[in-house]
Amino acid sequence: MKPVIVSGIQPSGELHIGNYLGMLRQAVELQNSGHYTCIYSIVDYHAMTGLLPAKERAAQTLDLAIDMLAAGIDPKKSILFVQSHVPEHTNLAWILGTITSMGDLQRMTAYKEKVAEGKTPNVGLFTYPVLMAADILLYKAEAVPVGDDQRQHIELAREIVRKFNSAFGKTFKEPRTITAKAERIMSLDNPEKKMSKSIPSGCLFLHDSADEMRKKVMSATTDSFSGIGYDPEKRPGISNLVLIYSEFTGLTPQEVVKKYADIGYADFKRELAEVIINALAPLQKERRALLKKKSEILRALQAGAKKAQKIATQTMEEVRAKVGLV
Ligand code: AQP
Repeated sequence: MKPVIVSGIQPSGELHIGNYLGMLRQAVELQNSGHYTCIYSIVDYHAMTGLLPAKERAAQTLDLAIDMLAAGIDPKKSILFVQSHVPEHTNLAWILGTITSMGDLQRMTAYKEKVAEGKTPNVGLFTYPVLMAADILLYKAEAVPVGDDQRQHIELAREIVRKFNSAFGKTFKEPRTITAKAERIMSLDNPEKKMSKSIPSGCLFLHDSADEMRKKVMSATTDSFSGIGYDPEKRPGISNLVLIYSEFTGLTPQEVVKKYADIGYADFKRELAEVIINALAPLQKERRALLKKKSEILRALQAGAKKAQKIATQTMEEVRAKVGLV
C-alpha cells in the first residue's frame, strides 16, 4: 500500500472557504498526485458534540458528501466514507482514551475556545481529540492535511502513539501534519477569529449565491489604514482578504498588494468578490449536478466504508492482541 493520508470533515454545517482553502483543496491535490492512499471521512460522531435534530444531522451528512465530491474528492481514487459506518473508530478511541491523560485534553485550545463560545462542555467535546487520534491511527496514516486549528490535535495523536508504542510495543507511526498556505482563514466580520461553520455571520460559504458573496465581501471588516496591505498581525482584516485573493488566483500576497497599490478598499473588495465567484462557479455547478444523484452517492459512501473497514479491522486485530483483549 502507498503511504496513507487521512483527513476528515465534520458535518456540522455548510462548508466555507476556510474549510476549502485550508484543507479540502489540499486533500484533492494529494489524491490527484497519485502518490498516496487517501482516506477521507465525514466525521459524524465528531459533529455529535453539538445537538441537532436527527433529520437535520442526516441531511448535513449527505450534504457534506456532495460538497466533498463537488470539490474533487473522487471515490474511485480515494476512500470516502462516513465515520460511524466503521465502528472500529470508536473501538480504538476507547483504548486510546485509557492512555490519554486528562491534563493533555485540558490543554486543548479548540475545546477551551468552544466552551468559551458557549458550547456545552460535554464529555464528547472533551474527548474529541482521542476519537480524532483513532480516526488517524486506525489507518496508520503517514500525514494528515488539516487547517491550523487542528495542529494541536495532531500533536496529541503523536503523543498517544509514543505512549501506546512504549506501553504495548511498536504498533503505530507518528502522523505528520500537512497544512496549506491558507492554514487559517479568518472570519469576515471578526478577523481576530477563524472562520467557523458554527459562527455563520463571518463565513463565506461554498454555495452562497453570487449576490450573497458580493454582499459579504463588501461588508467584510477591514481597518482605518489607507491602502491595501498584508500584515496579518497589525492589519488582520485586509490581510485576510489579500490572502483569500492570493489563494484563489495563485498570486503571492505581496503580488496582490502590488497589483492593488493604488486603489481603495471598496474597489479591491469588488474585484475580490468576482474572483471568488468565478473560482467557485465550477464547484457550484458540479454540486447542482450531484444533488440529483443522492442514491448513487449513498452507495459510494457504503462502498467506501467497506474498503475503510477492511484496513480498520486489521489494525484492530493487531491492537487487541497487543493490549491483551481476548
Ligand atoms: N478558518 C479556517 N481556515 C483554514 N482551515 C480551516 N478549517 C476549518 N476552519 C478553517 C479546516 O477545515 C477542516 C474541516 O474542519 P471541520 O469541519 O472538521 O472542523 P473545524 O475545524 O471545527 O471547522 P469549523 O468550520 O470551525 O467547524 P465548527 O464550527 O463546526 O467547529 C479541518 O482540517 C480544519 O482545520
